[in-house]
Amino acid sequence: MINWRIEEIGFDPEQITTNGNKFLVGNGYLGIRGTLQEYEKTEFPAINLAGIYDQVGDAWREPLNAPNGLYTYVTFNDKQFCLPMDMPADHSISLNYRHGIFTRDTSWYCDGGAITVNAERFASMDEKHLIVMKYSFQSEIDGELQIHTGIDGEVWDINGPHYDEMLLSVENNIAKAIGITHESKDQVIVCESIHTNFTYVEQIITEGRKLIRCLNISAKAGKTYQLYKYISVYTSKDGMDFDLQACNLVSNSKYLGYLEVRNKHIAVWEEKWSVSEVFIEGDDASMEALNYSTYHLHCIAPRHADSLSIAARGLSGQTYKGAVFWDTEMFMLDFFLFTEPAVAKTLLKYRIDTLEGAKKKAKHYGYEGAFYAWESQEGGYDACSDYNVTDVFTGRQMRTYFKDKQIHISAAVVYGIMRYVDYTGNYDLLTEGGIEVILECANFYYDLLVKKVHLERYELHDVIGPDEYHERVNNNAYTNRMAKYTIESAIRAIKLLPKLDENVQSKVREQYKLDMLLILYQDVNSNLYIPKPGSETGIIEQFDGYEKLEEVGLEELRGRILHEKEYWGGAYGIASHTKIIKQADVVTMLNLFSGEYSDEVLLKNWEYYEPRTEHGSSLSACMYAMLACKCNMPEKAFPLFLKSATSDLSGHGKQWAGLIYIGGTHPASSGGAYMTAVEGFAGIHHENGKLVARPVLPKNWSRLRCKVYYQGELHQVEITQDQAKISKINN
Ligand code: IFM
Repeated sequence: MINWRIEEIGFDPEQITTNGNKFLVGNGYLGIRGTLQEYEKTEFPAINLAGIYDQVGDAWREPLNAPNGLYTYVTFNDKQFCLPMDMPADHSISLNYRHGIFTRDTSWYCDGGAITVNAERFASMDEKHLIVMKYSFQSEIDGELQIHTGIDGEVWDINGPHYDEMLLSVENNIAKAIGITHESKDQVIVCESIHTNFTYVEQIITEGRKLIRCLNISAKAGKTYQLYKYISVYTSKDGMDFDLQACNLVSNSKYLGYLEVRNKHIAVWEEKWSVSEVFIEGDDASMEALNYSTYHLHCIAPRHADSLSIAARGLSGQTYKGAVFWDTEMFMLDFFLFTEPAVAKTLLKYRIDTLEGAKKKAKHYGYEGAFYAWESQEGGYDACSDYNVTDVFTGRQMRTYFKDKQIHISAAVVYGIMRYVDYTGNYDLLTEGGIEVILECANFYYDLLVKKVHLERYELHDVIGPDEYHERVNNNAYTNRMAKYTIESAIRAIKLLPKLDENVQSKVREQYKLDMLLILYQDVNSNLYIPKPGSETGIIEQFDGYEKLEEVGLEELRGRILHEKEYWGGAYGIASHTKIIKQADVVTMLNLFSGEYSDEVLLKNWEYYEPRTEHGSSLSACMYAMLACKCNMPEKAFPLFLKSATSDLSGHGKQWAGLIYIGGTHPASSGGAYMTAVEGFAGIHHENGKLVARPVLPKNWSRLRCKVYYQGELHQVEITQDQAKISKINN
């Protein structure tokens, strides 16, 4: 049994940023960092919005944070009580992650008595535009209380300010802030309406970009003063009458009342858990970490959209420019495919709808086909800059080649689409543009192929594999194999074409010379070079020349660090000239294509690369964990599974790349934890159109139970140490 609650008792200012991620609530449209109501810019509060971006000058383009409609603090007998300035007598925060409800309880001493503030809030899962908060005050003595509550338009930004104007008003007792963005003059509107169980004298104050209602009360000892806030968030992208809708939503929600709105929110969460909860008997800590991880995936699932993806740091802020990476298809997708295929479709539709951006990017580099954005924003715009890391020693920006050379991104998109086809049994995505994506990605790789005069084979040169510390290498095994996978998928897609809608068939036939493409693809498929396991060692070289790099232990390499935030890769990075790699690379490839290699090769490569891997990316551990399961080493997989499942609980993830802040939640790691549990330990996969299990449970897990969708039907999976049962659930 787990209690679905995490808490932190006591106030530690050092934890403010980490807690912002750990205690996040969200509903896919917006994410609210786990910060306190009184926090201002300096404490990184954020109501981070999905899929809407802005750029100021040459600074990085990043997603918007909305004006903070939760902003609230108290003064009692003329003294202000706000963290982090006023140290409390008692303090705790908690998150009920079954229902996405954040609470705080804080007491201070004042004039010989204690005053206490309690608050709970949630981002409604039932109504994506709605945030609701209950804020209570109690004191042991009588006194003059002022509750300051309103909207803080002084928004925290990494590369802002994004609002050129902040229009503040109060009409019909609804407070309103409208931010006008810099780049496209989009509008973000926040409305706020309050309800109280007490009477008060109200003053409306505007301080800079803050709109504050000051509620004056002669407070009585022992009485609880309750304030309910209903906050709506819309943007001008939400339709013509977004302003009216924003006002109506707070009025209607206030009319329904806090409990009703809360119950509806909880009911949606319960519905989500009724499919996605994973039960682990014998290990509550793992069960808690795993469901906490998938909680975060639920918080960022774009259920409100038909075509939208998830940023690498979810909705926890502006890190990584709120951009979509390969993380979505390779690490997060399976959770949604298995538990809520409609969301998986939304994620992949985003790639279909950004195909034009990918074609433009390929063209920019002089290539045919589709080269997807490494850091994708709306329209497939690549937000990755040429200088993605700042050198800590010189303060200069370093030329990095992530955008130009991580060509494996296009294959990840194809992988996602084909996985969707296989797991749902649906061709709808192919019909809705998926087939063009696959062909364009195949054409991209085709155009990149290199053939040496004396060799028959095709190669891929000058790339960056998943291990970003080694830039611009030739024949990265992962990249080559994924390019081949793309070609194989294109062949498969062409063969599937007759099964698709006739209009789609003729459109595709008109657009592409399919017979000729088939011949070309078949040639590439047979001749694209995939580095082979060494005949004596069994080791697959990560890229040409990797074997000749300096052999150094991870700890010895750490000993060479001169600055705690220095970047390990690039031209002068301490890892670049060594065999130490950032994250699973060959191991990721072996994990995806394990069936093509002997058990011995899988094991040898796991054992070779693991000690040489820094796991400097939160994407790394789960790939090693899953391959360890395939090598029948659940005990080796287990710590790596826990590392993935606790990356946001522990808050130990990397916070800096050079001088760039990269903190936030780690949805890829959460997705990786899910994959390890369900596909690794439970061994769920499909074979010849059937869902099967090849379990290797860790020794203290006596039973794992979960539900997964396969080809439109929900299945109950039940794994024990000596049995595996998969049965259809009849709805
Ligand atoms: O996509 C990853 C990449 O593989 C490593 N650096 C961080 C990115 C976003 O998570």
